[in-house]
Amino acid sequence: MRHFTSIKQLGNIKEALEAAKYVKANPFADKALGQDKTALLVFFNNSLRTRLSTQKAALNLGMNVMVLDVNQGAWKLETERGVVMDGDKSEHLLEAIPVMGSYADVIGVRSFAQFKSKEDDYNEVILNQFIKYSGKPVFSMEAATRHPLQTFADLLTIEEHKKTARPKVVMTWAPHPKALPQAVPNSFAEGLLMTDYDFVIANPEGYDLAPEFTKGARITHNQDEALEGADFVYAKNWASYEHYGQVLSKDMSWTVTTEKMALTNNAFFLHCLPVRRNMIVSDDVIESPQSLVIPEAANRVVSAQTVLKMILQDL
Ligand code: AN0
Ligand code: CP
Repeated sequence: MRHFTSIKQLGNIKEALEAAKYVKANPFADKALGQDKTALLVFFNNSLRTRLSTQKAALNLGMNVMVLDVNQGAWKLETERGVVMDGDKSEHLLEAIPVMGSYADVIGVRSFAQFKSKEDDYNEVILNQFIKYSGKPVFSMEAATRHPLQTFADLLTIEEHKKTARPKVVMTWAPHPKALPQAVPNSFAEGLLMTDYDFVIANPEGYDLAPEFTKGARITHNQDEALEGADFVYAKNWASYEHYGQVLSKDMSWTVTTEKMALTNNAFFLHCLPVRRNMIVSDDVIESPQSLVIPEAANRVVSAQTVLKMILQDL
């Protein structure tokens, strides 16, 4: 049984990208693979792209799909063991998960970092309970520390647009009003470090990501210096890891503007979306011909379908 919680589980990234290109060119070639198989997509958090693209991917593979929004219409779930359940939570995850497992052949889970406990978030407590108690293959649709389907789509988008074998890819922090998880940047760093691209991370002081995800990457606190000669600019906000979950800065001088893009090698702009305009990126940049945010989002169908196909082949 094959789970998918990290881009590293794809093994050889070049082969995985070739598999993705095949799926993109032949979206209905594996329609028989998913026949009479049911995917259950469980959302603890909001989603537009993941919700739609993963459903589309499953449908392309001939699967049936069920979607559960845990916080809208399902019973409120207790996640801690040993709690006297006399509050507003009617059901425990320890019953809910095997029940869900009994209805599905494959389970996707979206469960963001909650910023209550760094240890619980970084131990992926919710996702791992699905793996332990559902009895079914589980794939991440963004968990506390990683968003591998996003990373896979990001890598495919870079692969499709790169003009040199070893492009310079800069992931830059950018300001945002709320505390956002580190899952997307952690996962992007993990994925980029599987390639031989020139990878640089730029973030303000206090925003260094967990070393387990960035070991081997160049990290700078000077955004302008990082952007120099970049072929791809990947913008993302995240809350502090060191001062866990805190917003230490809303420094608008980190917003990706036309002036910032002028420092690059006519770079392409990437963002996983949803994005706050004129916080993360200016209207001009996201609307420019160099912006790849729409093809990047479209590639989420391809990444999900490639991963679901692998899981189905291993059932
Ligand atoms: C989420 C995040 O930053 O992790 C999801 C991104 C795909 N973004 C927001 O909550 C705005
Ligand atoms: N990029 C992404 O995962 O978007 P959603 O949060 O809308 O699913």
